[in-house]
Amino acid sequence: MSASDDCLFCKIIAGQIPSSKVYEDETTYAFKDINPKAKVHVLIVPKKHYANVAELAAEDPAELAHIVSVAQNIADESFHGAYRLVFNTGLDAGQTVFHVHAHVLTGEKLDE
Ligand code: DGP
Repeated sequence: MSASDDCLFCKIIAGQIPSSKVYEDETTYAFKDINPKAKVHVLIVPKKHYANVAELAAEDPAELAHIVSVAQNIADESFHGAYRLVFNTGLDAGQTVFHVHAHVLTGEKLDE
């Protein structure tokens, strides 16, 4: 079974489940979080399936750096380049979808 058979975000990337697209290129997809925790709350994912950020960093560090630059661009357009970037990693840290995703929180002043 390939990752996309049972992975929610693989299905979103493939267009099998609708999402509100913010950005897309050859390797990367960004879409609005269904349950926003800030005025602008975007999820950025690599199109290739990795379970978490540690796996992505080990196997494709250039894609991880690219995700950071996509986050920066979203924040530049939304809130003068200020943003919070979160990778929940592991069940006990609140990761619920095991396809690595960066949460970009921006668009307003964030609580400390
Ligand atoms: P995490 O808890 O770090 O694994 O974050 C998963 C996020 O994914 C959570 O903030 C809600 C979001 N999410 C879950 N299902 C969907 C969906 O079907 N569509 C969208 N746009 N976001 C989703």
